[in-house]
Amino acid sequence: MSDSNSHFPPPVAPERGTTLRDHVLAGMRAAPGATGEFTSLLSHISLATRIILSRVRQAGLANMLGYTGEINVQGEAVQKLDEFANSVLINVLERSGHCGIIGSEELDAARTAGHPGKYIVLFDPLDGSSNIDVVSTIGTIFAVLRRVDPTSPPSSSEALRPGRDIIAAGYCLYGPSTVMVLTTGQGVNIFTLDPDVGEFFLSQSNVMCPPRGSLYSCNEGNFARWTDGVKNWSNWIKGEDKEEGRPYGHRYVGSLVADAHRTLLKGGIFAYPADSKSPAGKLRLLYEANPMAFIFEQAGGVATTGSERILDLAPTALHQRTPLVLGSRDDVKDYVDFAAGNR
Ligand code: AHM
Repeated sequence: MSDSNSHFPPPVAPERGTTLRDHVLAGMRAAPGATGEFTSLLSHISLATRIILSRVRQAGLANMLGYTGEINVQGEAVQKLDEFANSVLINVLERSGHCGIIGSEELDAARTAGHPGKYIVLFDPLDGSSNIDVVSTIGTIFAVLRRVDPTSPPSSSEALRPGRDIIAAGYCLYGPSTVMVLTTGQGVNIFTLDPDVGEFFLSQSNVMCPPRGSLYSCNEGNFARWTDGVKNWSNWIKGEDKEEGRPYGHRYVGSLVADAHRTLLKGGIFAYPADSKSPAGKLRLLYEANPMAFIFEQAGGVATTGSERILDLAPTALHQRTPLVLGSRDDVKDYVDFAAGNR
């Protein structure tokens, strides 16, 4: 061969694209005074999700299916994978050195680090855990907030901030492929894991939730427990009206990550209203509803309790529950009108 450079390996195919780390770094370079800690924090979260994925993929083989026999703070049976995912996230985040406070669905109270880290991270380590045993889509949901005074000793009450203070949120979906949906407050981007390389690569940028969809997603088994307004909405959305595009199709996985992801991409509405059994709603405000609400608003969608903006709720407890309705702007408006008794 005449080429004098032929002994060098061929360059990495440039078309492979932008990694999650490249993407966050580019945002950091554009932010005056950035220190790299935020980029490092998000890289640690990405690492934790890849470690969780490795165990999710082997669940049946590694005898990780089923229950530990313990009951968590919410009175629910803890599954082995929940426990594993929780400890991975805590270990990785504590080692990062950037987190002053960590709040998780699987912790009794928010945990304070021994050092004054800049950030608060709140997460549901494994959302949709009832789907683990049936090999359906599950995921990790997280929100990142900046501590008001990063030099002060961290206190667990600092986790109780409204969702509008979130600076980054995302979820990682462990499905047929593994995707990380991330917003740092400048639109929503989707990264897909290349399992051979072990990296997330940007696969969809500036994702927008369509203003109206044709699917609705809720646990219809709760119908008898809903208010009249919600029952009327449910009957209306199932009713036949060709001109208005009804009936809507119904989809419900029972994993918030999966139901929200479909709603984000295809439009429509996801609703988990309050009901007579769960008068405060079922889903948790700080690490399920808030991160999803932040993502949907960043994508031009809406997230509400049915009457109030989710991101404006003032939390009083780490495991506070809330009704959650999110999705396409026009579909959520229909729901709000029915719930208020205006239709
Ligand atoms: P989990 O934290 O125990 O996984 O429960 C949260 C899940 C959500 O992912 C999902 O939207 C909802 O609970 C499903 O509830 P239901 O089974 O009542 O329909």
